[in-house]
Amino acid sequence: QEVVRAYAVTGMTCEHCVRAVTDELSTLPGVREVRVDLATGTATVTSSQPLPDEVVRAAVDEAGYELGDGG
Ligand code: 9UX
Repeated sequence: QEVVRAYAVTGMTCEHCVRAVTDELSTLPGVREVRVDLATGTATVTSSQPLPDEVVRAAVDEAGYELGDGG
């Protein structure tokens, strides 16, 4: 199974922010790919199983940012 989901991430303003979010989300169980787009503030996560919203939220928070609406 492959689950692809896009999340709105607020607060990212440079490529180091992108790196921090990418690295943190990449540590979550089952995650295969993370793509973060700075211009749109979107993190697209491909995983082998659905990720609970609270888990994704906690990871983004840990990186120092916040999930926006829809996540
Ligand atoms: Mo760049 Mo992002 O210097 O919080 S790391 S602004």
